Amino acid sequence: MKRYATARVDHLQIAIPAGGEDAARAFYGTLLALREVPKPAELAARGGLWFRSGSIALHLGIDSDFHPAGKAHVAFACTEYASVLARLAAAGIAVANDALPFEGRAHCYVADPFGNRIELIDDAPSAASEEANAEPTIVAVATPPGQGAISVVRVSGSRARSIAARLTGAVALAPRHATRVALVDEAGHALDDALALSFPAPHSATGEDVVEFHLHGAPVLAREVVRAAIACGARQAAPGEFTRRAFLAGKLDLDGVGAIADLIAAESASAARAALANLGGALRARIAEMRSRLREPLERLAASIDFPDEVEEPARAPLADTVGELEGELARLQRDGEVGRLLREGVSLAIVGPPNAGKSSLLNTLLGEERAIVSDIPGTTRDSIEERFFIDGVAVRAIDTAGIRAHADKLEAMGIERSQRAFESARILLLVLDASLPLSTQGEELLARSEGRTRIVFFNKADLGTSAVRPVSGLSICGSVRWPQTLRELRAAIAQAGWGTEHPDLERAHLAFGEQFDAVARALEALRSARAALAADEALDLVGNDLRLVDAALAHLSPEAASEEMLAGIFARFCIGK
Ligand SMILES: Nc1nc2c(ncn2[C@@H]2O[C@H](COP(=O)(O)OP(=O)(O)OP(=O)(O)O)[C@@H](O)[C@H]2O)c(=O)[nH]1
Ligand SMILES: [Mg+2]
Repeated sequence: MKRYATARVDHLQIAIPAGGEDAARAFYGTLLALREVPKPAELAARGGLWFRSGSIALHLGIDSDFHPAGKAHVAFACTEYASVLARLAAAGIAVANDALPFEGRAHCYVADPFGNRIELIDDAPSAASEEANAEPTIVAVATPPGQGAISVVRVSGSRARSIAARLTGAVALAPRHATRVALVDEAGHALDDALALSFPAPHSATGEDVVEFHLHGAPVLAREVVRAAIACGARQAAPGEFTRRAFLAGKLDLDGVGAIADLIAAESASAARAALANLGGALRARIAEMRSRLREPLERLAASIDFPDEVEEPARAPLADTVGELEGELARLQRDGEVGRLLREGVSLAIVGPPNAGKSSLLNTLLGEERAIVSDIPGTTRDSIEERFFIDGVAVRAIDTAGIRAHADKLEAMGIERSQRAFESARILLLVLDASLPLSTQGEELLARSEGRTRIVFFNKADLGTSAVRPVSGLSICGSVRWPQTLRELRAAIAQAGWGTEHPDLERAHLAFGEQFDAVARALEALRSARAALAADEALDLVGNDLRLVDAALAHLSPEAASEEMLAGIFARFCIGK
């Protein structure tokens, strides 16, 4: 790593006249609140004082031929600028304020008791960022691990700008502009020739002061910059912490947060598109629209109960219409949510059947690669193999299992046990049977056991004969894994069993979290009860109660209502730096 030949200020020296120690102590020590440190014994005899405060090392040296420095001066950055000025004023020291801010910060000039010029600069964190952030400043690498063209390190929090000042050698960063900087670590050692971007609060992704460093793409560099920022007072960000702060600052709603998590985790292009739809706040807009339709009837109902003589009850027919419409929309939201869930999580497909039926051959055909071992020895597959492939942009997690039969050795029996588990838990069963031979007892048994489940019965090896083929309930296919037509039919059947004929509409708003599904289910239940009350001509205040429940459930979908655990669960899905 490059080092500058001369890189860091070690200390500052200001001259004072002989015998000036006490006056200097009162000014520098008491008023400016610099901490005095003892001079080394061998130098103490010469008189003068030493101070140390933060990164400041100030030496006051006795000059027997003293002349005050009127132009040359030291500028101190004061984190408690206002109280320093107040102390100076109380001590009767004249403060010359400069109306022109210095890099956006207030500053002034004072003279020490000997006439030396001293500049003071306001280094207090900006009020906006202080308010938005009582939390520690965080830092993390924002780009994926590994070698890349650039890596980005992000710092967020009230100290982001002062940390940037330390790491850039106090280069002024114009807000939202890329500035080329020579990055140094906390000790002044050169790190990288980088770009720095400053986003002052509140106009940043997190609502706090944010500084980004765009470095050359070596992982070690990014780690070094993070380490240096931590040495300057930041702390390593937890997973999702940037997004969490953005959410708490109102920069993102909960759909947006979930959408980002999905987007990061999206394995297929269609899942990414679905995530983007919600990032635009599509869900929030739909919920707000539904609640606005409830507002008028709810107000009228309340008024008619409170002032029965003045306000008429709302008419029942339009009320029933509204209830019906909302029911329809929420049911659709629920369905779309299921599709979204499908896109995120994929569907599980267990390939089961008697030994030697061609299960592993089928997995390989579906994957388009020789993943599982295929042989004509029954009991080839011992352990379950899980692989994923995509149909219509939906991830299908296919599990090839050991052939199920009664008489098996110990190892095979363990494999068969796993097959049984996959059989129980998969969403879709793909039962593979050998079409060319009479159906075995195991085949009969599996056919009977899978009855009533979402299943596809595949009579394989039709190229060798079809003696086992017979009508079965549900989806069934007769063919061979060696025929392209059979593969097409199988893929269509998986889509049919997995998500039906309704093609996933990815751009529609959808529910993303379990809590949202629960809230919609509660709203639907209350709507059904309202519809029943209206149909039975019951008192309208009962309907009003139901509608208030609907409204409360919908309100639960808003970010304000999100519980702490719900948030924790969501943000834990992120990786560090997001
Ligand atoms: N002719 C023909 N042979 C097939 C077909 N499908 C699979 N085979 C053969 O049948 C034998 C068994 O295939 P596998 O895919 O290993 O069968 P499996 O169901 O995984 O068997 P186990 O792992 O032992 O349970 C292999 O020799 C395959 O080449 C087919 O459609 N036609
Ligand atoms: Mg096999």
